[in-house]
Amino acid sequence: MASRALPPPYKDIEDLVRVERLPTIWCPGCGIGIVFKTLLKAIKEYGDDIDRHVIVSGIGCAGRFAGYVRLDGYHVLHGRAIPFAVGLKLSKPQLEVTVVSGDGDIVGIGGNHFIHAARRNHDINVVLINNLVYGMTGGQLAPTTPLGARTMTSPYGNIEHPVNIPLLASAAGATYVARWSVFHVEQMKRSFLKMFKHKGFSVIEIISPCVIYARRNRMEILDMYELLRKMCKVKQNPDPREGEIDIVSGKPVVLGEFVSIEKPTYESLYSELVEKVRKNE
Ligand SMILES: Cc1ncc(C[n+]2csc(CCOP(=O)(O)OP(=O)(O)O)c2C)c(N)n1
Repeated sequence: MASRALPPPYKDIEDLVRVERLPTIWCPGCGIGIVFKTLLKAIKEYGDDIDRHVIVSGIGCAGRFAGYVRLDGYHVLHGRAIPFAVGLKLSKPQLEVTVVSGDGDIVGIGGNHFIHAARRNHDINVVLINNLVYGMTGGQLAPTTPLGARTMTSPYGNIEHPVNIPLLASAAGATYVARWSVFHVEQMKRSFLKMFKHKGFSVIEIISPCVIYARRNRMEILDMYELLRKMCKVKQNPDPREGEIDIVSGKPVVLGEFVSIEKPTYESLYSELVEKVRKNE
């Protein structure tokens, strides 16, 4: 039977959860719930007007995020969460707009939007939950799937080089780029607080274990947690070039804050331009 209340550890965020929609679609053992709780805690802790926060998600397991949050939430077309969020921010700059979606949604089908929103330094936040696969549709190869990993569409092992998300984000122009795993909830929460404060395009990648990925790679979900726990290495200001994920051949997964810089946002340049044009009229 559907559970309509959250267990005691979640009481502190219950007012921000649409409990009537529980249980979630997420598999037991999925890491998305950890990101969910951590982001809602950060929103509360940030301490501004909670109604300023808006969540936008695309399609996928991670894409269900917006539907479970008791805030203004938008569940939009596959790959189009970023352009939707940009539109919201441009029309209502007072909002704190956060995209939460999967790796397939954001850097697969939505990859072009990701690059150009970063290039323009739009003042929006992107929380990219990377489970290394297209989870919702049964575990097909994603652009983030590690070399050699098995998926539904690469049963003999992936021969495509994966996207290095911190490198892509920083090369495209993102001004805050961090990566954590679901084991790093304190660092994740601190990064979410920084991202709310930061003026510009923020990208936080969260490495999250997936039951489907684990199964295709002949692991139990707990084995995948154990694997990530062993392989994740926190570094001080790592270089984005160190962001490649190569877990099949046993290379460490580098976590940390890759980029944190100031640069004028599209929104600030746009409002200056509007002002200038008005004065000249
Ligand atoms: C236009 C379109 N193409 C394909 C699909 C099928 N589809 C649904 S979810 C998904 C993959 C989502 O992957 P990801 O963003 O990594 O999210 P996850 O489910 O792994 O959290 C795909 C390809 C769709 N719904 N719409």
